[in-house]
Amino acid sequence: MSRETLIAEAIETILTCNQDAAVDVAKRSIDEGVDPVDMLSEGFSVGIREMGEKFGRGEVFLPQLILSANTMKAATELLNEAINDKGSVVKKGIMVIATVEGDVHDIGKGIVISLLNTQGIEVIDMGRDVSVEKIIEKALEVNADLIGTSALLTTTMMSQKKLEDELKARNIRSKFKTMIGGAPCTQRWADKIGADAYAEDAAQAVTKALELLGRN
Ligand code: B12
Repeated sequence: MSRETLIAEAIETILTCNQDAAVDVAKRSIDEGVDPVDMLSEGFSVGIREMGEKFGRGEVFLPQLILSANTMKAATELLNEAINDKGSVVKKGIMVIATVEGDVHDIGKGIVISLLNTQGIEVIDMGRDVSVEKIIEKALEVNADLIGTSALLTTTMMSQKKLEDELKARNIRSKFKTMIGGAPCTQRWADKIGADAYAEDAAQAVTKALELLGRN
């Protein structure tokens, strides 16, 4: 089966909230040797964003969005494992990552983590709905090089600014490099709040993280 057909099927499984079919197409793509990153970025992610647009236009409702998010999660777990199998062993740095307080969106963060792992960046995932205080505590505890925050809501993006402000207030801003991501974030937002980097997708997150670690 061609790569294009598998990618088109992946999009369709998200739009139809068909979890069994999503897992099946993810497995087949792995068997066929299609790059799992492509399956995620050109396939499943395209489907979930389209669902988000339909939700925004009132064409689908929250229960359907939840169903397609669950479908996406099931496929993502499999593909993330396949990405991790390609992991490198040389450790280049430690990153603490979290979805900010009040925000439960974590699918994209999961993809970012898998890709960072393949590049030798040890990622400590604090999960979702995590306060700035807890993120800072963890970063200090593990002596992190990088702090990454994900925000998918325009309301929760403010926590990314809060993190910058709090690091400055505690006089520890220079201890860490900060990276931000999530659909509403932009380079402009990163510049405005003083984050060290913004990445629009997982591949760019890897490039920027390596740059910040001085590895590129
Ligand atoms: C799936 C989804 C959900 C799922 C989340 C499931 C989960 N476990 O994640 C569920 C159904 C639970 C959900 C709930 C809600 N959602 Co929602 N959701 C989405 C949807 C459709 C897709 C998000 C997603 O997974 N995208 C796919 C991934 C791969 O992309 P990504 O997240 O952008 O991640 C990539 C990059 O951004 C980047 N990245 C991400 N994080 C990071 C971090 C770092 C450090 C870096 C460097 C890079 C990076 O790399 C990733 C991989 O390439 C979006 C639509 C959209 N366009 O984003 C709406 C959306 C974000 N949701 C929205 C809303 C309104 C809600 C609810 C408030 C709905 C409600 N009425 O209850 C709740 C909020 C709950 C909460 N408190 O958080 C709105 C937000 C609008 C706004 N202006 O703020 C959106 C935009 C939909 C819309 N068009 O209205 N949602």
